[in-house]
This record gives sequence, C-alpha cells and structure tokens, in this order.
Amino acid sequence: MFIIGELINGMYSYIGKAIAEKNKGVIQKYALDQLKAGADALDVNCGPASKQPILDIQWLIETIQEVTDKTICIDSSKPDVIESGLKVTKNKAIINSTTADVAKLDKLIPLAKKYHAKLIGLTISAKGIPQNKDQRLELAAQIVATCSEAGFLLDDLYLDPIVMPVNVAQSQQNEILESIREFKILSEPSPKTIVGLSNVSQGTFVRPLINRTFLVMAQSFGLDAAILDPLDSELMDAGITADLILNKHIFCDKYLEAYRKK
Ligand code: THG
Repeated sequence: MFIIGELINGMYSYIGKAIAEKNKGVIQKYALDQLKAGADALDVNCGPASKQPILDIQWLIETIQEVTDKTICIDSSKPDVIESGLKVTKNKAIINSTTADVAKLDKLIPLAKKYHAKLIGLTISAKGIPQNKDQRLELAAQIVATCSEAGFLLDDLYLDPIVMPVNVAQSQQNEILESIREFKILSEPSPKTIVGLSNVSQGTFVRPLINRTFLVMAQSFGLDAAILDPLDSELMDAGITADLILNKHIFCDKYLEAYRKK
C-alpha cells in the first residue's frame, strides 16, 4: 500500500495558522512525523482560507523540501496552483487532481507530462459526484481514454472513486468499493487506484474504527494507495496486516516490525 500523509492541509487549523504566520517549524514537524510513521509521500494543500495559494503552495513545498526529498502530492482544485507547485518540486510529484472534465484534463495531462508527474483522476465531472458505480466507471473510462490519447503513461495514473461519508451516503459504500476493482480492468497496463480515506468517517463519532475498516475492505478490492493519517498507528498496522493476508508481505512472527516503514 502506497501511503500519502494527509496532515499538511490548511483545513486543519494548526496548519492554516502556520501557513498564515509562515511558521516553518510546524510544517517541517508534520512532514517528518508523518514520514517516520510510514508515509511514502506527503499531500500538500493550502486549505480554503489561503488568500494567496499560488505563493503559499510554493512556500509549503520549499519548506518541506528543506527537510526531506520524499514525494510531494500537490493537492488543489486550481490548475494554476498545481503548476506553481510543480515549478518548485525537486522530484517526481503527484498532481492531486484532475476531474473528468475536458478543460481540466486538457490542462493537467500536459502539465503532468511536462513535469514527469503522476496524476490523480477524480471520477467527478461538472455534473457533480456520481451516485453509483456505473457513473464512476463512465468517468474513469473518459479519464483513461484521454490520458491514452495524449500518450500519458497509464502506470502513472491513479483513479479515485471519491469516497463519501458513510453517514450521508451509506448505500453507496459498496458501489465505491466495487468501482476500485473495476477501474483496474479499464486498460492494460491497469490504472492504479487511490482514495482519500478520512472522507468516509467525516461527521461520525468513531472515526478511527470506520477509517481502518474501510481501508482493509478497499485493500481487498485491490486499492493501491491511500491519502490518510499515518499518525494513527492502529490504522497503519491494519493496512500492513491486510497486505499480509493478501500475500503482499511474507509472514513472520515479527511482520509488523518488519513492514513498518521508518
Ligand atoms: N481524494 C483525493 N484527495 C483528497 C481527498 C480525496 N484530498 C483531501 C481529502 N480528500 C483527503 N484529506 C483529508 C484531510 C482531512 C480530513 C479528511 C480528508 C478530515 N479533516 C477534519 C474534518 O473535516 O473533520 C478536519 C478537522 C479539523 O478541522 O481539525 O476529516 O478524497 N484525491
């Protein structure tokens, strides 16, 4: 499982405050803590309160790169903010994200090619978030076809079914899980799959339990990557254990110690 740490997001008040005050120490601590807990990459989002996201995204990325060379996942719905971030990333980045809209795809696929970045495609369109698996697959197929035509390597494409909170979209959870399995048969090589895990538990009282139950279920449907809170050690251990049961890790008595990334 490829883990992207979600905590450097201006939606969290302490990160929003650190961005506004240009407090590098706070950002660098959250970067290093998430990596120490096993994150392979760091999601970076200026948050809704940023008044100058084009500058703030560069400050965030440069601040993080002072302490690590790990992959940066640039999280913004605005292509100009993503491009601004790509200009300062040192290593291969992840663009988070495009939608299935032609205007977005036409802007972001060339950017991904130019900067040799990976690309997350959300199965969402101007019409909004799909209500079932078939609508998700239709949008996923549009994203895959456009990437293919543009010569973008499908290995570098991550499809995201958009996880909805279980308290408002309970009847959709099974369709979201099945989408993960069906996205993988849209092309050869298969696109990869990703979710924003914490979405599933928003507004509920037992968030960690819902997060880790959804994660292991999604892994059994073939999930490749997740944006999540790596500081939740029970979540991380559940993910490692699911990979063990799916035969992606070799069993030994101390498998947790062996597969926790440092
Ligand atoms: N897919 C992709 N990218 C994404 C998402 C996705 N990026 C953003 C988000 N979804 C994933 N990251 C988070 C980060 C935090 C929370 C949920 C998802 C979260 N935050 C608390 C809340 O809203 O209750 C904030 C608490 C606070 O304000 O302190 O749950 O789906 N590709």
